[in-house]
Amino acid sequence: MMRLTQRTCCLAGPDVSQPGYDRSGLSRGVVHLGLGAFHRAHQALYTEAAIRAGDGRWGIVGVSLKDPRTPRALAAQDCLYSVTECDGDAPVTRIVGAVVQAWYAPHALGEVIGALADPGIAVVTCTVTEKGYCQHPSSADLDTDNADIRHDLAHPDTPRSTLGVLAAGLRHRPAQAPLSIVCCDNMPANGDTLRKLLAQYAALTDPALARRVRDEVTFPNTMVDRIVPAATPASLRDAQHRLGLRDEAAIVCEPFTLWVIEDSFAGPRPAWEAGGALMTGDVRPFQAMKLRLLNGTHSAIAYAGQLCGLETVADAMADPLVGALATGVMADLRATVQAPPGYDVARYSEALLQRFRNTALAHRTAQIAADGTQKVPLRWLPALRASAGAERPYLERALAAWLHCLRSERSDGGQPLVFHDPGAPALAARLRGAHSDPDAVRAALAHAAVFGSEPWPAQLADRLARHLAALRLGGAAALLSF
Ligand code: CS2
Repeated sequence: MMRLTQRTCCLAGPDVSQPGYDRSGLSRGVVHLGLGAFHRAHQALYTEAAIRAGDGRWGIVGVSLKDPRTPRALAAQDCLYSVTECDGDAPVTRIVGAVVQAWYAPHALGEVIGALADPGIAVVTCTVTEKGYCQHPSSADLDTDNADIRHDLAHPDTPRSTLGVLAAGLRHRPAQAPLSIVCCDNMPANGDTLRKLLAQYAALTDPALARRVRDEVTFPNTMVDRIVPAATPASLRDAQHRLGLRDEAAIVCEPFTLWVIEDSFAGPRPAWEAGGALMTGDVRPFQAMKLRLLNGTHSAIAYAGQLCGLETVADAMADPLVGALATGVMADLRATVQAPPGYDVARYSEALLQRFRNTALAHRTAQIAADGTQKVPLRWLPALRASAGAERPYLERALAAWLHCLRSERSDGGQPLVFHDPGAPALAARLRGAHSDPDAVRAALAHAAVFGSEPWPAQLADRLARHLAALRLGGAAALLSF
């Protein structure tokens, strides 16, 4: 089958929408770091809407820092790819034209740094995952022991990390060219956090650059929301079928999308409102709501789902025990969330449970279970802290399920469970070194890199120990039978 390219895209079926503008007239306006599926199905579509509305300044230079596969696939397709939105009704497929360059940073470092230094680029967006910012888990400051940071401090002109690449670009950028760096990862105060870490990194080599980062570059906080599973062979086959063309970068995602952005830009930016983005003065309540309700419930579904051998979020939602846990965790978390002004949190959470039931998406529980030591402290622990010992029955069971996964490394059916999470071995070793369930809970809660250094209420520890015992003796069924 023919490959999707600029020349062949017109051969796609009549129900596939085309970019609909002259791509040869686009200039480069945005650099994006972290060219995974999420960016391409989220921010890139808002930029596509701004371009379609008539502003051709915003072609995206996409950069992958760690994985060559997407840049390779896009480069063979003139950077075109398709996005199919699906939730059981008729799927809607479009071809996206906003990405104009796709680079794998280790192979194109000079070009990447050159693009970041180019005054024509006014906006940088990033989706590099929580751990991509090299934040020390306990201190929340820059982790100067991180191998990539150590490398970049020693070799600032050939950086590997997000912070190193940004700093190298800024060093070459004319001082008067305004820049806004927009963090789009699932962290509270994501823009403020990136500013702090980049300034700390810069301060170690170049105090003038650190001042620029603090005083001149802006870092709008954002809340991003769309469920975009990693592609699977089956999703690529479906896309090929719909397009009538081979698309190695095809994405299947849900129809829902939301982007709330703090309105603090240093210079021009794409009119993302054309794609429905909400500009606001304060993103924090939106971030807390989304991180807890969506991501928090997602993580609960992921660990309980993994224990029960349930491969996707939709399978887990259809399971009576795990489905009930998801509803309960959502309610527990909702009790700790303040509604963003004028926003209907009840509607958002009801819609979320529906979104999780979307059987058209193969959203793997193993994918969400990755990097728990980065995610749990943002998604669950603030709600448990805010509860000050008051019982959150479902959320606490979810936490026990995660600890049990780390301790046993087996599902209830005996399948090996290995989550990709560089921070997990240290916590798992504490759990496995304990002689009893209460001891295991004590050892885990004392792991400051995940649980912080403030003591946790004794009642919470007791309940967690009981849950671990239930899991050890009777698996998820024992844990979740109330
Ligand atoms: C998920 C998120 O993988 C995960 O941890 O919880 O990627 C989630 O799908 C998105 O944040 C939805 O907006």
